[in-house]
Amino acid sequence: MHIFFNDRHARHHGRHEMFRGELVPCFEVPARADYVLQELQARQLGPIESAPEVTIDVLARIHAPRYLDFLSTAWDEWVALDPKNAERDALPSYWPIRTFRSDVLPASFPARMGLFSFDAGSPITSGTWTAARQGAACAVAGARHLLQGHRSAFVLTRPPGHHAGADFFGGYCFLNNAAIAAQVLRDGGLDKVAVLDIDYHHGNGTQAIFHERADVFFASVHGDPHTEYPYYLGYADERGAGKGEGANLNLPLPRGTGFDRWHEALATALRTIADHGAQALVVSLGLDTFEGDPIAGFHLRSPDYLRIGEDIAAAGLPTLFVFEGGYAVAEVGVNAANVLDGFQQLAG
Ligand code: Q9C
Ligand code: ZN
Repeated sequence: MHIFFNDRHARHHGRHEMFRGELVPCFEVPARADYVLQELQARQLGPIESAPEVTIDVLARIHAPRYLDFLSTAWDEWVALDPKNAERDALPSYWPIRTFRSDVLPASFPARMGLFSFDAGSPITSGTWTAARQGAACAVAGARHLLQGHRSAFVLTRPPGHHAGADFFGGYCFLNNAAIAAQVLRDGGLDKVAVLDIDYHHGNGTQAIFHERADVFFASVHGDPHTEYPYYLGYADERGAGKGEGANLNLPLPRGTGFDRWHEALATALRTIADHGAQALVVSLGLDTFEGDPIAGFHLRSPDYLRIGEDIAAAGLPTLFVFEGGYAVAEVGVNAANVLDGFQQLAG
């Protein structure tokens, strides 16, 4: 299986996120991708390649131009506020919720930070734009690889993407790699594409991007947003809207769910994707469903990830895996590689 590795991922290196009134060390750290890379190399999965850079117009198929402008200059603007900011991560402090205006683009950089974000847990650092853009380039390369007729590929990148919307960042995500890949598949001539999101957290960004579209089906198995991040989206009654009515499936499960029940939900999601007639599958592959994850609440074990790979392979679709969450850093490599191994064993 071809692996498109973001060789610039470590340029994004947040130090702190705001959590319960204090700045705590980031969970989303460069070592995550390094552990996965190491495990793939140890199992001789690959070839492992980098990707050619991506042009803004490909990103702009999914993201708003004013958001891309903001992201590309954010770090320089942050440092321009105060040279000492070069030593600090950029985090937002103000948000335009309800009754405020979001059509006006404030000149103030901190005001724009809030306009384009939904939490204070996703720091922007000196290389965030470089890392995110190169990650998106890997997603584009992976999608093009499928368009050339290959059965599968893995996009090994960070920062992750599924919480990022058309014009906002959050949940450690800046560019929505899975959505960008799905759009490349559509633009490459496939009429129907599905995104299957198996990260512990609901992929609010991906859902929002495709909510009114029938051509990209979104299915997600995740922690119940009544108690789990991102809280404000991911409920079972969200089924798509307008032309996209019926093209969204949320399967929230309670904190504490183990593999048997989780696995039934995966089967439901895969069945629905097949019924929808998808011609290719993008998997938002979060490994934070693992029992040892420090910020999540399901109880999957390492061997379960082999089964997951097999089940996804059994769907019989060209499949692009895109790395999302997973914060049990030492185990994330084994768990990710297990999914790919299970897939390959069944898909051949
Ligand atoms: N201090 C992804 O898995 N907050 N994002 C958790 C922990 C945000 C997760 C609180 C979790 C975002 C891609
Ligand atoms: Zn997650």
